Amino acid sequence: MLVTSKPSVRERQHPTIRQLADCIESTWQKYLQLEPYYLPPELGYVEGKLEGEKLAIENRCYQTPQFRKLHLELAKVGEMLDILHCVMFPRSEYALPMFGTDLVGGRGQISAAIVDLSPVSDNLTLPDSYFQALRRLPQVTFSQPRELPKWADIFSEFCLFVRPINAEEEASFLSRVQSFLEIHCQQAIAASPVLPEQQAQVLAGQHYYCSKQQQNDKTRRVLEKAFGAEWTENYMTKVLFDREE
Ligand code: BLA
Repeated sequence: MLVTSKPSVRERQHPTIRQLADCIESTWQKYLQLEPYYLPPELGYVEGKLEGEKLAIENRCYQTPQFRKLHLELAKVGEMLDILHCVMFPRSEYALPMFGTDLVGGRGQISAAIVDLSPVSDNLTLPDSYFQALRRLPQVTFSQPRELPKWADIFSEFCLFVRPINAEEEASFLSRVQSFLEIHCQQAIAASPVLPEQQAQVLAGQHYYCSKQQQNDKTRRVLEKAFGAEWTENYMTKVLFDREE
């Protein structure tokens, strides 16, 4: 069912998704010391079939002194569905929030655009330095805000979840993601490590975040239809939202 071949998803993606992928990678390159992070080779590029359409997934991963894993994934289901998924997993030495973004589009229209810097502390609040920086960003309004599903209690008050209705709103979303990323990278490289006895708490916060994200049925359904339940469970728990032990 799975075949490995040359990655080519990015060039065929919705232009906003391609722009966001470029923006994420260039911001990482600007601030962080990127080193390769090796996924199992059979998971770097995968193909399956979803309702007769080909589902292709292309992964890029890095690690840095502050981040255990930077994951950027581009997925394409035939001409129907284009997806960008990105999560930055901090190392347990750093009590940093989780940056996550997901962009889902089909037939020229982006239906879901979400970005957040999500707290992982005990009381689910962001570090004050993040709060102050995010609070100072300009107000943005979108015509079609979307409601978060029940499992999504992990997101911060700065979470943006919308259906952008035109090119202006898509650009505005992109600019918001860029600001979140800039803040996150600047904060991360300035951060001091926590005490060894506090690392378990950081990991517990990340585990909670991942356990909630694994409850996203919309992601699970797309993957299950193309790759089956077992492969999907493994992919969601070992690649998309894995836990550092
Ligand atoms: C929604 N995610 C979705 C949707 C699909 C996917 C099809 C529904 C789109 C819509 O309602 O318009 C599919 N997303 C995928 C797939 C992958 C993916 C297949 O990443 C990977 C291969 N999801 C994340 C991250 C966040 C996230 C990092 O991966 C947030 C930081 C959020 N996606 C998210 C949310 C929804 C969503 C909150 C809406 C879910 C709902 O309305 O029930």
